[in-house]
Formats: sequence, structure tokens, C-alpha cells
Amino acid sequence: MTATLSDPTPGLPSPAPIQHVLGACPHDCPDTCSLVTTVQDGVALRVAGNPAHVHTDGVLCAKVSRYTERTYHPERVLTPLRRTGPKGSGQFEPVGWDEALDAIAARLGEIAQRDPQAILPYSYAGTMGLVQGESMAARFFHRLGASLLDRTICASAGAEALMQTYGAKVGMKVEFFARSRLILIWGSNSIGSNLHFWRYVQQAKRAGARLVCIDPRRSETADKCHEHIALRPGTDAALALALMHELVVHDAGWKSLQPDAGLDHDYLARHTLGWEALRARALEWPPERAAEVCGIPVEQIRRLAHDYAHTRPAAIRLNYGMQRVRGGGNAVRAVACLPALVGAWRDPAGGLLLSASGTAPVQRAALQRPDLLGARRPRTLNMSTIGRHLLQEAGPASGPRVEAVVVYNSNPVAVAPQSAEVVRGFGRDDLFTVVLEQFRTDTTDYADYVLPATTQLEHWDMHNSYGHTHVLLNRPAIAPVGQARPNTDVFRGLASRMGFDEACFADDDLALCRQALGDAVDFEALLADGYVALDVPDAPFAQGGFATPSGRCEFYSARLAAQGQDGLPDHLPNYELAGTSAQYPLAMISPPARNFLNSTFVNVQSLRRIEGEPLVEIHPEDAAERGIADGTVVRIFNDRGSYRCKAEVSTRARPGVVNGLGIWWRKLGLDGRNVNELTSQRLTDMGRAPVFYDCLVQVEADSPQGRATEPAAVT
Ligand SMILES: Nc1nc2c(c(=O)[nH]1)N[C@H]1C(S)=C(S)[C@@H](COP(=O)(O)OP(=O)(O)OC[C@H]3O[C@@H](n4cnc5c(=O)[nH]c(N)nc54)[C@H](O)[C@@H]3O)O[C@H]1N2
Ligand SMILES: Nc1nc2c(c(=O)[nH]1)N[C@H]1C(S)=C(S)[C@@H](COP(=O)(O)OP(=O)(O)OC[C@H]3O[C@@H](n4cnc5c(=O)[nH]c(N)nc54)[C@H](O)[C@@H]3O)O[C@H]1N2
Ligand SMILES: [Mo]
Repeated sequence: MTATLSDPTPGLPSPAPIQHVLGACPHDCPDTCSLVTTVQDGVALRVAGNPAHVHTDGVLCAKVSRYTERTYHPERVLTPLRRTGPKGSGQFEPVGWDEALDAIAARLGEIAQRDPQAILPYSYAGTMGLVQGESMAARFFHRLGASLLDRTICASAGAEALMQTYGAKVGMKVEFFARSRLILIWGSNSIGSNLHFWRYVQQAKRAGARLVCIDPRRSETADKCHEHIALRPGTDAALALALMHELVVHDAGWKSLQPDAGLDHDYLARHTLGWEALRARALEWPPERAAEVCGIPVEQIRRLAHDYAHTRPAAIRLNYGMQRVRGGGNAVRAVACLPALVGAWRDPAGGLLLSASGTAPVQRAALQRPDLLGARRPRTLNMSTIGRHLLQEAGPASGPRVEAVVVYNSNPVAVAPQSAEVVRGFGRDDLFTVVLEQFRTDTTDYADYVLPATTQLEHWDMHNSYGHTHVLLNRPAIAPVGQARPNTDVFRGLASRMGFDEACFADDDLALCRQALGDAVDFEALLADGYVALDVPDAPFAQGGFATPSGRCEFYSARLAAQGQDGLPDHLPNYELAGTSAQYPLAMISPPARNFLNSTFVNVQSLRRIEGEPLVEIHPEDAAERGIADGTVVRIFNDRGSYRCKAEVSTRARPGVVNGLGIWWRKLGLDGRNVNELTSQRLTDMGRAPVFYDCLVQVEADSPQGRATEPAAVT
């Protein structure tokens, strides 16, 4: 932290000193920026990107540059609240902290006496901080013996696929994309969701690199790439296999003209497992077959294969958009194989990046203390199917009925699939719900108690990143607003009320920050600079060194085969496959709107003004067929529910696919619902993850009464 005293002007009272406090952006984004907050008189005046941090480079996204608007938002929850109206009504009265914590501890204690597994913690990445995320909270729930949460809602299909293929969540260092000659941006709207990566891509572009975007939606990123491959959702594995097909079939011919083109046989022999089998699988995927499945011109596949075979170094920025379908894990595996085929890993500017989160030495056991479970082995409930779990009766297989949910860092009523069940579940009168929140979200509307949470400007935290290889420390810049408390404080308070007297419940937040990365990282350097670059090799797999059981890039995974899965990557068609339902002919994907972060920031007015209203993008042909004009209100529906929003008739949508941009708060939508009314609770092939983008719907123009489907009266 640096403090600069302003020069006092003679004769005038000297202004309060200005301080610049170093922090880290807490949001669920690969960029994990280094922040500088300007503070005067205990008030945060502005939040800026740290110019000294190489990845942040003094630049923030539109959302976080408005962070003070969020912190001082007039709708911040400033005191604990107790419910006074029916569930869902959002009617509360303020109560004191002691009263709230005493009542919560008493109720949880009473449930735990019968069976602690009837209590479920529910959390995700409202903050990515290791301390305000899973430290004191995990200790508390482990000591209690509560149900465990399978944290699958975002990335677990891709993560599992990466573990099975590379053995670790490790990839290219993001800065080396600046030197790549061909960049495939695969399943990611980087300009919206990974801005600081995009800045490196711009450098590469200026130096002559070719950029290809592979995405069903013509995103802002697709607009700026040289080529856009607008494949059908859930068909990425077919495309990847066809690229392999071309590499195999043309290898000799291409090498006769350019000896280093095509397959890298030396890399394949030394550092991969299962090449012969994968080669045979690839030969089942001629480009004509993939073109049919993907709904794209065969020439596009041929050209991409040719470019990938002839350009060194070639890099792939894979992201999570493509894994939110039935075959999402297989698709990630198929794409993740590609760099090994051409030996792209030999160069730091070649290879692939999905996640770098495996790079930091996070001391999870020290932070979360699973040893506090003792001999108990509580059940695990999947956060992606929360609706179903809340509605499940007690049973010998399922265990006790969920009687209490404690939500922090998440807004499940808005973000979890199949809202009808989620809302019914949280609406149960006999469910005791506590929500730690900064705002009155869709989820707090169902709470018995809402506890005011601090924002990143008000607490300590420690961060690793899934998009780069630095770690960051966040210092509090200001005192908590109102009566807000850090998550850690709330769980300390509950632990003491429940008589948990283990020493670990007394650790303060600075101690937790020190424990988060252990001795592997120089904490004094973090205190001084706010960030530290981890010491990791520039080209992680140049000499092989995969963390799989074989030490190789596992095209064939014996571990997957042992689970009864195909040991080789393959294309698995979507559960809800376009063309198979006359009733619901359109596929719907629901990627995030650029100015929101999942459901965070939807209540920040200046950002909501940019996004306007909830909308669905629909291709002009699909719109014309349905008599839908630009800007009219439409009803999107399937067997799970219906949702009204505005249509944007646009070629951002490909024919047959509509894009329902997310994730709006239900209560700010046209009919008190959002896009998750339509999504299902089915799970991916790997990682038990949700399939948000594997969803068939119908869209119709909405009459003023919302009754457009009523048959016209026959006269
Ligand atoms: N501004 C902003 N930034 C964010 C977020 C946000 O909500 N807003 N969310 C954060 C979070 S939680 C995450 S997980 C990351 C996500 O980051 P990414 O995984 O990069 O996700 P998106 O940028 O949403 O891009 C997903 C893209 O995938 C496309 N897509 C959908 N289905 C398919 C498919 O089947 N195949 C292919 N190839 N593409 C498909 C979508 O059209 C969309 O453009 O971003 C983080 N950053
Ligand atoms: N249809 C559809 N649904 C999706 C997705 C999609 O693409 N389409 N994306 C999915 C993905 S990738 C993800 S990651 C999930 C995201 O789901 P969530 O992790 O639930 O993310 P948010 O909606 O941002 O909600 C986070 C909440 O945490 C709160 N919060 C922030 N910091 C703190 C803190 O320090 N303490 C406390 N107590 N609270 C805090 C914020 O105010 C916010 O309300 O949504 C998923 N849902
Ligand atoms: Mo996510």
C-alpha cells in the first residue's frame, strides 16, 4: 500500500490524504486483475487497473471500473434481515447481528442433532477469493458434518476432460498468445469475458497472426476475427475429429511441400498415448460428415485443417462455452488432443489454454480442514441439480430431506437450471434458508435471514487465477459499509455459538491469507506489490511431462474406460438435438451478456442501461417464419417452462439457434423469470456439470395478452 500526502495549501484546512490500496478483482473471470483503489477520508473514490501489473496493464473492463458504484449502491444490504412476508416476497425487517446469529445457530444446531446432512451449504464464485470463498465456511460445515456440495455449475466438465487428457489444469501462459501466428478462439467471447487475453490477441493480430473464432453465435469476438466458424451448439468434437482426419490423410502430401507441416511424429511417439486408436477414430470423421453434423461448409473445415497444419506456432484458446452440452467433456478432450498432433507444445506460443488454475499451490486442506469431518462421510449433493435436491423426500438412498440451506457467493435462484424446480424448492415453507449477500437478489427473496456481506473493497483475500499464472493479495481499502461483515466473520460467529472450539476457528483473515498458498509464495512480496508471478515453465509440455498416470498426453484414457466411458474422445450428440422435435425446433444457448458477470452487476443501473432489456437474438429467417419483428416481445417455451423477452432479429444468431443472453435477475425480467426457466437439470458426460446450452425451445410472437397460441375463433 502506498500513501501519498497531498501538499497542503497555505491558509486552507489540509485535505485528507489520498491513499492507493492494492487489491485483486474478485470476479469469476480468467483475468484476475490487479486493482488500485483510491481512498480519501475512508471513502473509495475510484477503482482502476494496476499499471504495474503486466496482465492488467492499467486497464479494467466496464463492469469493474464501476466498482465503487456497486460498493456504495443505495440497495446494498446494510443490516441483517429477518423475513416477515411469505417466501419469495422479499419482505424483511432489520435485526441485530447477535439476534440473527443466535437464531441461526439455534436452528442449525437443532437440525444437526437429528442429522447434520439435512443442512446444505451452497456457494460458488461470487468471489473467487480463497479466503472469502472456501476457508472458514468449509471449516464450519466440515465440523458440523453438513452435506458436501459438488461444485459443478461452471467448469467441471472441461476440468475433468483436461485432467483426463493432460493430468492437470495447466496450459499455455496467456502472454505468449501475443507471439502466436494462428489463434483459434474456441467457444469463447473473449472481448466480453476475457478482455486481457484479447489484448494479447490484438498484439498477435498486428504482427500478422490469423484469428479464427469457433462459436455458434456471431459474438463481438467473432466480428473481430478473420474467420468465424458458426457451428451448431454441441458439435465441437465432430469438428476436432475432422481436423485430425485431414491431418492424417494429407500428412505425406503436405510434408512433401513443407517438411515441418502436419503431424509431429516425433512428439506423437514420445509424448502421447493411444495415437493409433485415435488415428482410427479420426478416420471415421471425413470433413463431409463433420460438415453435415456441424452445419458448416466443408471448405471451412478443410481450410482450418490446412492452416493448423502449416502455421507455427498455433495456439488454441479453449473456453467453457463449448462444454455446457451433453458431450462437453468429450468435446474438450477432442480439442485438447490437437496441439499434441502437430507438436504445437514445443513453442511457448503454441499449444492450448483452457484453465491455468492448477498452477498455483493452493493449500486447500489447510484452508478448508476436511479433517474436521473425522470419521464421518456426509453425502454430496450436486449444485447443478439443486432444484431436484430441494424437492427430494427423505429416502434410504437419498438420505434426509434438506431442511436448511446456507447460501453465500451465489445466486442459485437466478443461475441454476430449470428454475421452476429451483423456485419451488427454495419456496418450501419448511426449508430454513440463510443467505449471505451484498444485495437483495432473487435468492435472498426466499431467505429466512439475509446477512449483509462485505465487498472486495472491504475485506482481505488471496487469489489465484484460471487465466494467468500470477497470484494476488487483496487488501481492504475501506471499512465495511453499514454493518456488513466478511463471510469468514459470519462463520466464526456461528462456530463460536455452536461451541466449536478448535483453534482454527480463531484464525483471522490475514492468517487465512498466509495459509492459502503456504510457504511456496513470498507473502512479503504480495504485501508490497499486490501480486507475484509463479515460477512455472514457459512451455509446460515442450518435453512432455504430462501429469497423467502415463506421463503422456492421453488420447486414450484407461481411467475413463474403467468408468465405462469411451476411452477415446468422440462426438456425443446433444440430448436435445435440433431437428428431432417438431414442437421445439430451435436450439437455445444462453451465454453471458457482456456487461454482466453471470447475475452479478445486473442491478448496477449504468450497466443495465447498456444491456437494455432481456433479449433473445433470432436469425431473420427464423423470425420471418414466425412473424417476429425486431424489438417485439416474444415467448420462448418448452416443456419445462416459458419466458418472455424482447426479440432482436439479427445475424448474430445462426439459423436454427437462438441466443438468450444471460443472466438477468428474474425480478428484473418482463414476467419475473429468466432464461433458466427453459434449461434442464441433465448433466454432462464428464464432471456432472449442467447442460445450459443443450436446450430445445420454440419461440412465438407474444400477443398483448400473451395468448398468441390460442387458436383463432372459427366463424
Ligand atoms: N463479461 C462477462 N465476463 C465473464 C462472465 C460473464 O458473465 N460476463 N462469466 C465468467 C464466467 S463464470 C465464465 S465460466 C467465463 C466463461 O467464459 P467463456 O467460456 O469464454 O464463455 P463466454 O465468453 O460466455 O463464451 C462462451 C461462448 O461460447 C459460445 N458457445 C455456446 N455453445 C457453444 C458450442 O457448443 N460450441 C462452441 N464452440 N461455442 C459455443 C457462446 O455463443 C459464447 O460466445 O467467463 C467469465 N467472464
Ligand atoms: N442459462 C445459463 N445459466 C448459467 C450460465 C450460463 O451461461 N447460462 N453460466 C453458469 C456459470 S458459468 C456460472 S459460474 C454460474 C454463476 O453463478 P454464481 O456463482 O451464483 O454467480 P453470480 O450470479 O454472479 O452470483 C454471485 C453472487 O455472489 C454475491 N457475492 C459476491 N461477492 C460476495 C462476497 O464476498 N460474499 C457474499 N456472501 N456474497 C458475495 C454477489 O452479490 C452475487 O449475487 O451461473 C451459471 N448459470
Ligand atoms: Mo462460470
